[in-house]
Amino acid sequence: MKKTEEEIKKLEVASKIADDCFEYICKNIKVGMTEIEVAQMIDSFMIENGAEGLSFETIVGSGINSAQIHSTPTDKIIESGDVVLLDFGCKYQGYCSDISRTIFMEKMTDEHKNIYDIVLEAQLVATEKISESMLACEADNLARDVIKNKGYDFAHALGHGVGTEVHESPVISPKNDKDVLENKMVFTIEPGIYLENKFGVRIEDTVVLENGKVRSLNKVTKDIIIIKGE
Ligand SMILES: [Mn+2]
Repeated sequence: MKKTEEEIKKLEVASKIADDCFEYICKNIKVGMTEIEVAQMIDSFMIENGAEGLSFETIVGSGINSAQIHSTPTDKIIESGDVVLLDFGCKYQGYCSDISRTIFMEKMTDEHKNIYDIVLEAQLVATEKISESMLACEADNLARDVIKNKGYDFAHALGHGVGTEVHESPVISPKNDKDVLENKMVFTIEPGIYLENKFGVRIEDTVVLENGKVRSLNKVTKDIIIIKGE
């Protein structure tokens, strides 16, 4: 589960390609495109910018499709007012990246903002407080408690190890009271809230434990992004 310095460097490059891809998508996504078109833009950008392949099939969920934890891109047209959940990653010299961001097309409602703020707080609290020697379930609870205290929950683990496989040990889940987090482990922190038939928000970084604390390999903004119309 622990990575060497050389492995961490490759994971950093893979994460940087994903970060740059997110910025590119924010500049180029438009109302009227389909989810599949956006997924193709993501995939092409990463391949053209040094990736040798994808970590997994890119997720682009818009509108009610964002409420599914793992949606497959469809020919649904992205509309003004849609929430768009993006989850993607690439492989660089065999090592995977994995990032999720959620953006808003042209406008956002108070409910969108409320949910986004809760998920972001959970992500930031976990990033700040996860430390060496913690049990995986304790790490999960840091984020889950923030979300539960606001009256919500999420039906997946907070995170998973990342390396040559996009899903490795340790699983950062409420049930994992076996694995202890150690320096040089690389894993994701990805809380979410999914409101059935409405929308979902997930914010995910891939991080490394170093000197007892979390350092994020993804550096691209987690601030609210509202994509401007024409
Ligand atoms: Mn993930």
